[in-house]
Amino acid sequence: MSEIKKVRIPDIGDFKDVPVIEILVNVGDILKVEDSLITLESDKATIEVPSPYSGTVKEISVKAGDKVSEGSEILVMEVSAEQENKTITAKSDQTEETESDANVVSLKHEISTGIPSITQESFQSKQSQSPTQFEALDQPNHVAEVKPHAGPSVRRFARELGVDLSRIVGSGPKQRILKEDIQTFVKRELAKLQSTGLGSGVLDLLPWPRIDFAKFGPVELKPLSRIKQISGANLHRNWVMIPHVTQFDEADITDLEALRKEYNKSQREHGTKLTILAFLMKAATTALKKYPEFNASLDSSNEESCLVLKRYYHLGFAVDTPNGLVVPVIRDADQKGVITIADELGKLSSLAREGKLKPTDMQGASFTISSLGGIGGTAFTPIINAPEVAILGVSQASLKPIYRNGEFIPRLIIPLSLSYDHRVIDGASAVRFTSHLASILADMRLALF
Ligand code: CAO
Repeated sequence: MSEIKKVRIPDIGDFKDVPVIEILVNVGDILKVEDSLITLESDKATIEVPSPYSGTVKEISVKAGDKVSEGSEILVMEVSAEQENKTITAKSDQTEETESDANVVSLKHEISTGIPSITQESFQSKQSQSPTQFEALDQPNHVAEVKPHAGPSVRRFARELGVDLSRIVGSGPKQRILKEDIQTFVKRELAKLQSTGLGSGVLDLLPWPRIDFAKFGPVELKPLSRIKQISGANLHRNWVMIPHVTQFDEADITDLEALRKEYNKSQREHGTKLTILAFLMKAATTALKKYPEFNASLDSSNEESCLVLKRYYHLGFAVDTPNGLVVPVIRDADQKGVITIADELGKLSSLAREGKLKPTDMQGASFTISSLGGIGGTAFTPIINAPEVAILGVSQASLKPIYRNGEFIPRLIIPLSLSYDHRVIDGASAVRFTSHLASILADMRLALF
C-alpha cells in the first residue's frame, strides 16, 4: 500500500524567502532518503534540501527562482509502506548523526563548496586536452559551474575527513558521490603522498586544535560566505604548494598622477574616470611582454617540466566585495587603451560587488593585480593565483622626499609587492621585472614601445 506525502522545507534556521537555484529531481524519479531534492542559495551558503522519504516523485511544486521558507511545499511523493519503514530507520540514524556533530548548525544547512579545486596535478593533466576543456578548468579561485551531488551523510563523512567533494567524480546515478568514492579518493591521495615523500614528514602537522571557546566567554557562530569557503580552499592550496617569494619595490608616479588628475578633471561631467589601476594594468602588460616567464604556467606533467608561455595578456584584478574576494579578468589588456581598461574595470568591479559576475568573467587570467592602494598599506605578500606564476600587489602611494641633484624633492611613490613562484622565476628576474615596471609607471611613454 502506498501513501501520498507532501515534502516541505525543513527547519533552515533563520533563513527566510531563500531563492531556489536548482531543482535536482524530475517527476517519476525514484528517490531514497537523503537524496537531494533542491538547492537553495542564501547570501551566506548553498543549502541542499534532502528527501525525508524513499519513494517516487509525483509532482514538483517549486521552480528555480521561487523563494521559499520553512514549511513551503517542495514536492509530492508516493511513499510505499515498506519505503516508509526504511525512512523511519534512516531518519533515526540521521538524528543521531546530527546530535553528535557539534560543528554543524543543522544537518539541513549543508554548505556546498561546489567548486572544482584545481590542483597543480589536475591542471597539468589537462594540458593535453583541448583548449576549451583547459579553459573550463582555469578558474582557480572562483564560483564553479559544477556542483558535487551527495547526500548529507556523505557530505558529513567528507567533512570529517577534510575531503573537498568538488575533487571527486561520483560513481552513483547522475554522478552522485557515494561514501565509497570518498574512501577511494582518500586512499589514492594517501598513496600519492607516500610516493612523493610528503606523507613522511614535511606536512605531517599536528591536528587543528578544537577548542570550546564558549568556555571563555560569549561567542557567535557566523558561517563563512560561499565565496570565502571557495577562495579559502584555493588560497590555502596555493600557499602550501607554491614556493612564494615577494619582491618589494617602488615606482615614482608623480607625473602619471598629474596626467590622470588632469584627464579626470577635463572629463568631470562625462566619460570614464581613469584610475591608477588602469595604468598599472597597461604598464604590467608591457613588462609581461618583455619578461614572458611572468605570463606563464608551470607544466610538470612530463618528466621534463616546462613553462606554458601565454601569448595573450588577460589580467585578473582582485575586488573586495561584501561577501569576499573575487577576481574578474580584463581580456587582452595589451590591446586596449587605459580608457577602455578603466571602463571595463569599473563595470566588472560593480558586477563583482553586486554578485553578478558570470564564471566566464573570472576565467583565463594569465597574471593578476591585487590593488589595496585605495585603502592604505605600505606592502603585503599577495598569494599567487594558481596556475599563474606571479601576482602584483599594490599599496598606497604617498609623497616621499627623493634626493635628486643635491636636494630633496617631494615625489609621489607607489609601493609594489610582486609575489612569484620561485620554481619558475629567479630573484634577479623578479627585480628586473619590478624595475622595468617602475620605469614604465614613471614614464608611461615607455608603454608605447
Ligand atoms: N595609492 C593611492 N591612492 C590610490 C591607490 C594607490 N595605490 N589606488 C587607488 N587609489 C585612490 C584612487 O585614485 C581613488 O582616488 P580618487 O577618487 O581621488 O581618484 C581612490 O583611491 C579609490 O580608488 P578605487 O579603489 O575606486 O579604484 P581602483 O581602480 O584603484 O581600485 C578595485 C578598484 C576594484 C581594485 C578596488 O576597489 C578594490 O576592490 N581593491 C581591493 C582589492 C583587494 O581586496 N585585494 C586584496 C587581495 S589579497 O587579500
